Amino acid sequence: MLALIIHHWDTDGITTAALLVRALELGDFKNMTPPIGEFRFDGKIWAAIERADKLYVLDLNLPQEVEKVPVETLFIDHHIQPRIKNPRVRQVNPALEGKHYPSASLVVSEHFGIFNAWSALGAVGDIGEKAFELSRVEELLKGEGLSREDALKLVELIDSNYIVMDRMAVEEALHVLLNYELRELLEYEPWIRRVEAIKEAVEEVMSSVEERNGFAIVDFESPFNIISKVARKLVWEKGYRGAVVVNRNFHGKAQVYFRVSPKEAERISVLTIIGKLRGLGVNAGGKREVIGCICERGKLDEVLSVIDAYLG
Ligand SMILES: [Mn+2]
Repeated sequence: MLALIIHHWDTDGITTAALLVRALELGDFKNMTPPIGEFRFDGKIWAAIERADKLYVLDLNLPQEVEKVPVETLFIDHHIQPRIKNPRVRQVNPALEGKHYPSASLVVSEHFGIFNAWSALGAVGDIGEKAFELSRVEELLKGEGLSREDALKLVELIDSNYIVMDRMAVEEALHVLLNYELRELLEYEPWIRRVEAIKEAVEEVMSSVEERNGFAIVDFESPFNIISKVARKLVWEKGYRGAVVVNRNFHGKAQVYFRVSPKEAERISVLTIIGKLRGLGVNAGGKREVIGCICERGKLDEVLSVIDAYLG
């Protein structure tokens, strides 16, 4: 009987998996995460599914993949998604009833009636400090002697594994969580080293920012997925009207991130820009104040000239 768990690469996905393992007392299981940053099952995952007797898909908004699984599956999530028609799949998602949950960790906790600090960490991972407004989150952390700062630090440590794009480290993180107390993990060396490497990379990028018309422009090369972190720092902490952050070589592709301040978002239509970028045939998406785009390096100049026109 092989149980296979496929989970999101972030803190919510990993804590949700840990809660499931404890709830079902799974002794023998295998866990995997999709290729980081790609919302799909790759060949490696499909091959593992072939061998599995029971599948668990956690905190992954991949209804199109779950529809195709040939094995009995429990699909636990909190993202808005369609009802699964595949009869082998049991879908547990309060969003289907219009209920909003801040994290999959709280969904799995409620489903199995198992609540601990992992349940709280998943929420802190997904919605940040807003999670502390939930009394349950506060209580669960307190119950294990963890402060808000500890919780934020733990999320930073756990998330460092995917920010450095290390898929194996993400998969290993579940076992680390299962084998150590959270208090101990505040001192867990491999994760601390990753957080430090990320900090160094971000600081180096921050030291080469140029300014134009109140907008920050920065251009670098890094294998780490740090563009959104850098853009947030520039707009939220440094107070720029907006930030154009370019990673010219992210695993062979170019990554562009454009964040504007809430005030500028009234003037600059992010959705229009996304439309124009898609018109270039590149992968672009975003929300009111942010645009993320990944493209072939040869397309970068075209992408930047679209954004350039909005900087005045
Ligand atoms: Mn989540």
